[in-house]
Amino acid sequence: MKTIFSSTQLAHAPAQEISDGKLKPAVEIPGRAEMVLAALKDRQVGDIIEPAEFPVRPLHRVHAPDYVGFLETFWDSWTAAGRSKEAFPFVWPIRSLRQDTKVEHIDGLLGRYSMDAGTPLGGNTYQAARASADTALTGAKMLLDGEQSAFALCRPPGHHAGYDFFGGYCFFNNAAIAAQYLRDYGLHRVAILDVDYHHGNGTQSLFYDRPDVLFLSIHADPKDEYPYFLGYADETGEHAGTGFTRNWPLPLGTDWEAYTPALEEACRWLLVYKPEALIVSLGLDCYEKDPISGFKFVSDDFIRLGQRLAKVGVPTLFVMEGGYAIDALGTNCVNVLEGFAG
Ligand code: SP5
Ligand code: ZN
Repeated sequence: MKTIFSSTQLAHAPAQEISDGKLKPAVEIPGRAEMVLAALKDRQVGDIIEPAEFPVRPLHRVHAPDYVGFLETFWDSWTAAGRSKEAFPFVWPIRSLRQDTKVEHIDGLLGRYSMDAGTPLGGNTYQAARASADTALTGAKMLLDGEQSAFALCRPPGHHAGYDFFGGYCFFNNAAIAAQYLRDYGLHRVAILDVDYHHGNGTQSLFYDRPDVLFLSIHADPKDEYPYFLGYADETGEHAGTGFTRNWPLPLGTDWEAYTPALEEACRWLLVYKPEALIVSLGLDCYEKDPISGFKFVSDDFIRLGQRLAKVGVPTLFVMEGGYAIDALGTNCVNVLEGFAG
């Protein structure tokens, strides 16, 4: 299986993040991609190729143009305001505040276009996020050109980012952009299976009213875990998309054995839906030693995950999402890909 990756994706290198009431060292760091690259080379998974540079158009198919523009110009505005360190939002237009004001202040804009304070924005974030989206788009194009599988080594990740907001370490929704690209260039039915530990709220919200992109997600129960406000079992789509979203929220402490029934059900949905392509939002944060997560996968379970996904028998694009246990990240990621390749 070929991997797509650009070193431009390393340029987003946050120093700190806000979590548990503290400023802590950031966990979504360039070393994640470097660990995966090292494992891919070591285990000779296949060629590692550069993404093509796509125009902004496929991003605008998923994200609001003003949101993309905000990210593009953010650092200039931020530094013009006299700030020099990475940015965190701290105020949001929640219920009772005005939704109809066109804020111009950079602190207002940060709140307008974000969902949390845990996602630092730096001087190279836009370039890196664009490259990450290009990596996913290149993978999508490879499926259209007849590849049976590909691995988009996306970073920064994407599945928490929505139409006009960033959050959860995500800026552009790489998997959603790839899915929409597949739809725009000839496929009729695309499925996204999100196996990141966290619910893929951005992806779900982008396709919630559509039957042409099936969204399936297995994740930690949002009553106990980020993103708290989406990912419950009663969310099954709306309007024309009714029945085309499925969620399997699982308790903290879930191990492979407890995970399997949900995975089997998700695979049955794929069987019924018969997608022309499958996009796997591949988080590796179900791992037992993940520093911010609460599931109990061991490294071999990721082989089993890859093997099970291969049995679905559909052209598959793996799009990397989360996973923060740096030392094991390469092993766990390549385990999925090797399990899939057989
Ligand atoms: C792509 C992805 O996996 N994003 C995850 C975003 C999670 N952000 C919230 C982090 C909260 C960390 N809480 C840690 C509790 C353990 N001490
Ligand atoms: Zn995650």
